[in-house]
Amino acid sequence: MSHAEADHDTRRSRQWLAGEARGAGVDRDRLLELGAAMAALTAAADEREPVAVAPAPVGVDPGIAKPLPPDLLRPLDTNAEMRWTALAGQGYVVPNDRFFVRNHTVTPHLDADTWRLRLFGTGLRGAPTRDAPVEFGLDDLRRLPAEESTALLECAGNGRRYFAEQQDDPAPGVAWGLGGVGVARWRGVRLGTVLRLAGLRDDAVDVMPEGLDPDYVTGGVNLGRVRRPLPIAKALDDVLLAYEMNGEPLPADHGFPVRVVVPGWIGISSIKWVGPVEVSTTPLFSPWNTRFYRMFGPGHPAEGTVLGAQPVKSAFELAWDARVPAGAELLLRGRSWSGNGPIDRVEVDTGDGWRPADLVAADRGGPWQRWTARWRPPAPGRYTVRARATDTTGTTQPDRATPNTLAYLFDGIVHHPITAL
Ligand SMILES: Nc1nc2c(c(=O)[nH]1)N[C@H]1C(S)=C(S)[C@@H](COP(=O)(O)O)O[C@H]1N2
Ligand SMILES: [Mo]
Repeated sequence: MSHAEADHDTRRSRQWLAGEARGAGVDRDRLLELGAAMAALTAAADEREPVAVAPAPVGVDPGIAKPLPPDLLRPLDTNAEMRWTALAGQGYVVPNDRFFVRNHTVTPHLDADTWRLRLFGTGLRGAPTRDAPVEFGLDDLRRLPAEESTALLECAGNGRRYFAEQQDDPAPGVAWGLGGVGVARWRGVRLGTVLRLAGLRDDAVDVMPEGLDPDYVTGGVNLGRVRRPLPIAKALDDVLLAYEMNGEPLPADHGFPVRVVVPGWIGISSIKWVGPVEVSTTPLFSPWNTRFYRMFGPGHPAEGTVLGAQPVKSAFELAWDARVPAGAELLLRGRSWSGNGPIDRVEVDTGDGWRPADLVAADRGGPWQRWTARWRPPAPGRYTVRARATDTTGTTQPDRATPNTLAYLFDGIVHHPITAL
C-alpha cells in the first residue's frame, strides 16, 4: 500500500463523502454545508491575520515559551517564523532556539511526571475506551528501543505571503515568508512499537494522535483539540514519538514531553504535546483533514482537493533587502527542499541569467540541500536575486505558484531584494 499522503487522503475523502465519517467532531452534513462557502472565512479565522511584523508589543503574550529575539524569529500572532539570516553559518539542522513555532492556540506547560500517552479505540485488543486507555509514561517510552531521524518539518502555508506580494493573489492566513520550515534530529520511539505493545489488531486502519493544547475555536465553533488521522501503514512505517530534538529534551514549544514526527508529510500531521491516541478499525476524520489543509478555489471541487507532498522551495540565508558591499565578491548561501524527494540541482540568477549553484556534497539525498553561489554586485544599487531548485522527480519551481483559497503549497521562485552600497 502506498504511504503517500495524497493517496491516503483521496481514499479517505471518498469515504468521508460517502458518509463514513467518524470522529470528525462536527457532523458530516454540517461540514458539507460549511463547505467551500466557508473556505475564505475559515482561512481568515483559522490561520488568523498576522498582527505583528516587529517583536510582539510589550504586554501581549504570544503564548510561546522561548524567547523571540528579533534576529532569530519573527512573531506572527500565535506563531513565530525563523529568519533565514539566522541559518547563515549554521550546520545542517536548525538549532532549537530558532526553529519556527506554529501554534493554533498557546504552548501548554505539561508535567512530565504525570503526563501519559493514552491509547484507546476499536483498533486495539479489548477495545479500551478513552476513559480506560492503555497508558505509557515518559519513562516507559524511554525504556523502549530509541531511534533517531533527521526530518524536515514544514507548515503547509509556508511562503504564503508571496501569493499576495509577487502574484497579486491576496491570501488570508498566517503571512509566512519562507521561515515556516526546519530540519531537526528527532529521537524517540517508533509509534509502531508502542501500537504493538498496546495490542494493535490486524484490522486497525487509522491512528489519530491528539494534542493536549487548548481546544481550537474558530468562527464561533469549538473544533476540539488539534488532531489529525494517519493511516496505519504510515503509522507503522517511519513515524516517531519524539522526546528529544537536536540532542535536548523536546522544548515546550515543540511538544514537550512528546510529539509525533511524521517524515515527509505536512507539518500539521506532526501533532505536538500528544496525549490521547485513537486507534480504529474504521476510518477517522478531523477538521484538520476535511476542512483545513485542503485546496479550495477555482479548479477544485466544493469539498476541496487533497494536499499532496510539500512542493519544491528555495531560500537564501540572507536578510530581506540585505545590505552588501558593492564591488566585493560575495558567497551567497541558501537551502532547497522538496516533499517529493531529494534535490537534484539548484540554479541562481543575480540579474544576468540562470547558472548552476554549487551543492554541498554531504547533504546529497537528505531532507534539504545547502548550496552556494559567488556573486560580485558590479555597482551600488538595488538587485534581485533568485534561486530555483529541481528535485529528483524532475519537478522544478515555477515562476508563478498556482493560487488556492487557503493559500497552501507556495512553490514559486521568490524574488529576493538586495541593496549594494
Ligand atoms: N497539538 C498541536 N500540534 C501541532 C500544532 C498545534 O497547533 N497543536 N500545529 C501543527 C502545525 S500546523 C505545524 S506546521 C507543526 C509545527 O511544529 P513546530 O511548532 O514544532 O515547528 O506542528 C503541528 N502540530
Ligand atoms: Mo502548519
